[in-house]
Amino acid sequence: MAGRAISWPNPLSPGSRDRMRVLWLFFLAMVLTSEMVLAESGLSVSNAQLRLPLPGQTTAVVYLQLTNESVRERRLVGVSVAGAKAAELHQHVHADGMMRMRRLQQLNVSAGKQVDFQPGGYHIMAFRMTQPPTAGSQVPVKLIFADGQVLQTLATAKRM
Ligand SMILES: [Cu+2]
Repeated sequence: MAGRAISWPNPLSPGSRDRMRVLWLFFLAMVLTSEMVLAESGLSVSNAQLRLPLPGQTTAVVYLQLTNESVRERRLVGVSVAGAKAAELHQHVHADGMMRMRRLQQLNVSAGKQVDFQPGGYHIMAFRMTQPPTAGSQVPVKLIFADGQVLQTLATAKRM
């Protein structure tokens, strides 16, 4: 039988469509904001120390703990140490019964993981510190990540 027009109430009347849009924008803003907060606050450094160059030398080493409490992997791609002309990420490796170190171009830190920079493992080499800081002073160290974030910390200078 034709002719029986059934009319449904339109859930998307102009008024409610606007309300929906506002709700969506609000929801989106919430999600984006919380993502940025995580990205900002998810990385931290602790226990940074700088082992001073030996007498007559200009190379120092930095050890620290780097923690990634964000929900995604972060990539450390650069380091700098105040007072050093250059700084590099290094790793100690055992090869043919010998301990050597090699430069790393980057270091991935998985979500929820901590990486220890310590003797015999990862470390930061600071080169050409021609005027080494005194023992006990605080030396600014920067960690630079692939996403552009720069994490700054203070390393306590200690003798080797
Ligand atoms: Cu090294």
